[in-house]
Amino acid sequence: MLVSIRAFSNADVFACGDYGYIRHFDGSSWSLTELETPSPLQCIDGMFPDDLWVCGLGGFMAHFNGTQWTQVSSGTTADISDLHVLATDEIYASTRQGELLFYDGDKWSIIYSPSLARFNAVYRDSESETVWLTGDAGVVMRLDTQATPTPEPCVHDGDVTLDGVLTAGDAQAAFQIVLGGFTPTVEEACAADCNGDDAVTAGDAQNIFMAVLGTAFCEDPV
Ligand SMILES: [Ca+2]
Ligand SMILES: [Ca+2]
Repeated sequence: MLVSIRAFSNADVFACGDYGYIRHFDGSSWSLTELETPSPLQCIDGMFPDDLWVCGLGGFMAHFNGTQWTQVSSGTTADISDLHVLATDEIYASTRQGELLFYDGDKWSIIYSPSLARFNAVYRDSESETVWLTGDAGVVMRLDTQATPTPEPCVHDGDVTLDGVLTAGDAQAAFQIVLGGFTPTVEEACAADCNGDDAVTAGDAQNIFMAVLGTAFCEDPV
């Protein structure tokens, strides 16, 4: 059984389905690739024939680079029901456990898990930046992606100047934050909070200085 299809031209068509089967039509005949997964594939989508994604049950996700398929961590074990690729670094997926997954070009993560809804399909409208989800029992959800930005992770590495290296200047910058000498951005404050306790104190500044000397470390070393 084939359940999903993506065509790039009359001579370049991909379809997927049971047993990890992916079929490709080159204009004259169909060839078969079998991915190593016990789970039936559920969806296939991509920007280009050499940048394709398939999803499946049990959180299965794989990417095709034009030569080979590689399994990629989806960040969930739920059954993935649908994919919508807007750009190579902007992809949405829905799951049967009511999760919305997002791929930022680097990794997949769960950005929304509103309820016990079981989602069957996802569509992201690029004009309005709205994500539509449909599910069992007539569920339709509308999500404004602008309203729920993915939070940046807080990195407690002491690199307050955000230049990728730890120097005495970082310790000095942390002291300035403690003294009220400047108001840090969230990213700078995260970096200055060397011990990761959600507060920037003189102890953090001192720890950053000791980290420069190599006698202490921040929670996330540079
Ligand atoms: Ca620095
Ligand atoms: Ca701290």
